[in-house]
Amino acid sequence: MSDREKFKINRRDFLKTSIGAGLAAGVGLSVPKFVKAKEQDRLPLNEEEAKVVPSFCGVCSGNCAIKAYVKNGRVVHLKGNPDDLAAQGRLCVKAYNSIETLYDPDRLKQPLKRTNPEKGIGVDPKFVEISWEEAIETIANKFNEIKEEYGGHAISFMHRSNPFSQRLGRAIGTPNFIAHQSTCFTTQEAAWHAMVTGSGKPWTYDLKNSKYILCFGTDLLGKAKNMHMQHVTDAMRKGAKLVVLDPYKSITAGKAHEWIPIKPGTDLAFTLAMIHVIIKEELYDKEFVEKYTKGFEEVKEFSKQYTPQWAEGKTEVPADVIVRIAREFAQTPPAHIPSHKRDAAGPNYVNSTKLAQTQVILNALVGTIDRPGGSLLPRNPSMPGFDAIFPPPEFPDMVTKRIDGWEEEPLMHTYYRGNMATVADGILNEDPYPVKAALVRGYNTLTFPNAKRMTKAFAEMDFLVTLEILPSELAQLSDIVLPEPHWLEGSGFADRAYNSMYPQLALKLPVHDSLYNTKGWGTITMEIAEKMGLGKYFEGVSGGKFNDERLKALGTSWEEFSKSPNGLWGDEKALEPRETFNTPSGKIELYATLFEEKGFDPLPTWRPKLEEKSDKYPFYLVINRPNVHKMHRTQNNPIADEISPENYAVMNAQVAQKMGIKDGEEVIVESKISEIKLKAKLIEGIRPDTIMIEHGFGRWAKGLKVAHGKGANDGDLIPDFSVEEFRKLNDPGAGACMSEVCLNVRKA
Ligand SMILES: Nc1nc2c(c(=O)[nH]1)N[C@H]1C(S)=C(S)[C@@H](COP(=O)(O)OP(=O)(O)OC[C@H]3O[C@@H](n4cnc5c(=O)[nH]c(N)nc54)[C@H](O)[C@@H]3O)O[C@H]1N2
Ligand SMILES: Nc1nc2c(c(=O)[nH]1)N[C@H]1C(S)=C(S)[C@@H](COP(=O)(O)OP(=O)(O)OC[C@H]3O[C@@H](n4cnc5c(=O)[nH]c(N)nc54)[C@H](O)[C@@H]3O)O[C@H]1N2
Ligand code: SF4
Ligand SMILES: [Mo]
Repeated sequence: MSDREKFKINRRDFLKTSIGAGLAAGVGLSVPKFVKAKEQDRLPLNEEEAKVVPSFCGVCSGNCAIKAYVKNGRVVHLKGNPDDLAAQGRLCVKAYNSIETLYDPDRLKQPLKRTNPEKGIGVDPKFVEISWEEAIETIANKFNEIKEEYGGHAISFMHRSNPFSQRLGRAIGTPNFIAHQSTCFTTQEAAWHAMVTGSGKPWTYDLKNSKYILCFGTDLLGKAKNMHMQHVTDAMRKGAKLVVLDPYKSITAGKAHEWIPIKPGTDLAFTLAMIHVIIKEELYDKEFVEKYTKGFEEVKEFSKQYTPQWAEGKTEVPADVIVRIAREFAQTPPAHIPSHKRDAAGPNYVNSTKLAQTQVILNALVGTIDRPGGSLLPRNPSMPGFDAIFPPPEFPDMVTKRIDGWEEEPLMHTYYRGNMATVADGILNEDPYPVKAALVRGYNTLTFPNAKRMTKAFAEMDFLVTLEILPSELAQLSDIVLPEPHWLEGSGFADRAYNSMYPQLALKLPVHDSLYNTKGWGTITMEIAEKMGLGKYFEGVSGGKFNDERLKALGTSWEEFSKSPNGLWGDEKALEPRETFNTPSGKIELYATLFEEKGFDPLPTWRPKLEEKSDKYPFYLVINRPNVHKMHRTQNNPIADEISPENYAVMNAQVAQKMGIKDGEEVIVESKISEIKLKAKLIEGIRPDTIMIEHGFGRWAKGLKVAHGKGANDGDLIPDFSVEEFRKLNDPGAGACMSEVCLNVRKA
């Protein structure tokens, strides 16, 4: 049996794995009884019994390749594509339960127009169904009115990067494109940009070849990110040691050889002391450091002050443990510190970018940057961009100041990102100018830090357009809601960045005909442009041509690729380790000269947490995600809901007992900005001073019949910032500081 076959797991086993892992982490989950019953209808299935359509999973950016089984016009089963080099023919639970979202009766079916001018939480928008013609015309007229009266910058675009929509925004003349990454991974991005890549962080880890995996929160097993999980489990089967620092016993911590419950927001002290030990004891990879890095002498001098004894005071981890981990890490090659997104080096703390800097330094000291067992830099095929394929006419002049202050970010402003932590303040104070309208796609109002304040900002806008597949909270605040197809109804291809040494392209063909009167994002954008009188910006443009031209640059075409027998393009190649890096010196810059040039500290100097616990707020907040859910995408999914229906205030059992709080009892969790009500979940696996809350719940939109009214939104507790306050954080990674907040808990 090949390795691939040996480790292949079917859907039922996978669900069991996910549930088992949840229990191991101390979060009690009920076993979904009806999943088994439903499987009777779906399985066994082979390629003769059903039509097989290639697709890739659209739940997260992993885009794992799929074979979709269609029987009598219904999608009956999704399987991992066995030829997929990234996901190795396996899918995670979030992909499997997507069929239930495709057929969700609550899905948006037709464009909607608000008839109730009053807006707010719980206010009925009194939607009426309208035609696409009326919807597009209403949007175009209103956008033109606002543009005339207040300027193009009064219209904001909130969505992930998309060339069609960005062109419409530039044609309207707005600099206000707001995306979410400063809540997700800009801190790691900044450190890797300055020190290694000149552009972004690596997403591919060769962890299956690691011998020692050290995670600062990185929950590679718990997030069910398919490829990460496979890499870590493969490595562990081959004898690798897994060590996890996390204030909460996450799923990965629960499976680790060693779990270290570090004080939240202090990991930088731990890594600084590791650097101290490794350099002092000369345990580093001298050849790699000599040949591929610059700034070692500066780091050596700088690290002398950060002794393990000093770090013990900050982290509450004994000095001898720090010393032992440092030695193990340096003496068990190849060793690596992976950092995905919202772990300790993600945008949770004021020191997160600095922690990411130390992680680059440590990985360089043990020689696992773009080397087997470490993080691998992107090797994606290069394809022409939208502007190269469809050169645009000249765009109008526009103001450069933005509503979120992103243009002031010395390094990060070069990325299509934006600041979700400052946008509410800008809109509500009309600073530097009024923003009257927004077009939002694939974001919810519950996504923003201080979500209630952002909800107010959305409610006060003159005109809000939302592109959605479900009647979300943001849809409830909108003037026009436009329904998009579910990803199983769409087509296209993905150039996957995650976890494949040489990314294969994956093909997506419509698995199901359009169930409802929906339109895709590109089409919607071009129709709005046409009606606004901006049609010249899209002359000759089409989604089909865009795909075709990009594929032609790689030596294939849409015509050819769409007939591909396995829906994949590209082969595995041997790793050719990089000899130079994209920094000013061409070396890995341990001393970040780019940060220095931009006015930041080039070395990861320790500074205190923004907020320390106090008598009034005696707990720290850490955030997690349930492995069966993808934030706001899956709460209305009946399978995911049965396994994980709500979130809890997860707290230390002994502390709760002392406070007279029982398991399952309702508590009020309060921060300096607001409070939420949750049931308490008492576990042993969490620090006494920490509360863990899962993100994605607290859905107040009544149209979500499964999800409505369950749990609460952690984002109601998280403070937002003014642009001025944010600049004072002086963070090259512009992280939103999602966990720099302390909490109080009392009985409800
Ligand atoms: N199933 C599932 N998978 C997902 C998602 C999902 O919604 N569901 N979302 C995707 C997305 S968008 C993202 S960004 C990623 C996020 O995935 P990860 O990057 O793994 O981040 P989190 O889920 O927030 O988990 C981070 C862990 O860090 C711990 N932590 C918090 N503060 C500290 C600290 O100060 N020190 C240390 N050492 N640990 C700390 C938390 O307790 C938590 O266990 O997951 C992706 N994958
Ligand atoms: N409080 C708090 N806030 C957070 C986080 C946290 O942990 N806590 N995490 C942050 C992170 S890491 C991230 S990545 C962001 C993610 O923030 P979001 O992107 O807002 O989260 P999602 O839940 O993935 O998706 C949002 C919406 O997209 C809709 N959707 C799904 N498919 C489609 C589609 O095909 N078309 C359209 N138009 N809409 C679709 C879903 O129905 C859902 O309502 O949130 C950030 N905000
Ligand atoms: S990791 Fe899971 S949710 Fe993400 S694309 Fe792959 S199967 Fe889908
Ligand atoms: Mo994220």
